Amino acid sequence: MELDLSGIDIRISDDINTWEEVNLLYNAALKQITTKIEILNEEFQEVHRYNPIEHIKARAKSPESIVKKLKKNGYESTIENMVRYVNDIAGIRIICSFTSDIYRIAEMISNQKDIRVLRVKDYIMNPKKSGYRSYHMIVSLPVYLSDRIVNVKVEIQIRTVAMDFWASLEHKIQYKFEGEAPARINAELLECATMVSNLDEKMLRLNEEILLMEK
Ligand code: 0O2
Repeated sequence: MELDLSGIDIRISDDINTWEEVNLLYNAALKQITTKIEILNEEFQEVHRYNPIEHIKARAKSPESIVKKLKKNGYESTIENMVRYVNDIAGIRIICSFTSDIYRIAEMISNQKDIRVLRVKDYIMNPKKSGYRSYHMIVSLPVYLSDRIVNVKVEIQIRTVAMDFWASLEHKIQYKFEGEAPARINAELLECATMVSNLDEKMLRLNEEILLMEK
């Protein structure tokens, strides 16, 4: 069924004016996208008898972190700047078992009619210098209020359990050392990142072999 949108004021998220509106809209966007992804996962389970998603974590960025990010990038702390320049006020992390699941999930999300993919960063094909691997998407989706529709940005990070394990520890270490961890620790983290990448590859190969045997 086609939605009749005539007469409805579709605003882009630049028109969010107060912190209360930020809170309301980004939390609503998080709820919507979480539900959407859960439904996709259940449908996938139904059709393919296999669950690509292990779990989903959703979080709204704290006001302190938003202000810190604006400051770091040389912007004043205004609502307009938050909405325009901070892409991860609403963030969702999808954890799956295998690297192949990541691209499957990203495709399912991109195929949703009401989701617009604004940017993709594939840190699996192109890992960061730190060794960080993950698939990032910035998407926008419509939040339906009583009198208008507002498009809200959400950052989606998709990674395997092993990538998530690495990223959590690395984040903790960088936080502890305020981004200036000793060179030896950074080198060991990089080594672990290579091990994680090899592990992901091996587990994927094993899983594919088992699937072939079942057939
Ligand atoms: P936090 O505390 O996790 O929220 P932009 O998306 O343009 O606003 P940027 O930095 O270009 O900013 O985005 P990018 O590279 O896609 O990274 C965004 C998020 O990815 C970070 O958010 C981290 O959550 C994660 N991330 C990126 N690089 C690393 C890394 O080297 N190690 C770990 N552990 N995580 C990383 P924040 O806001 O930096 O932090």
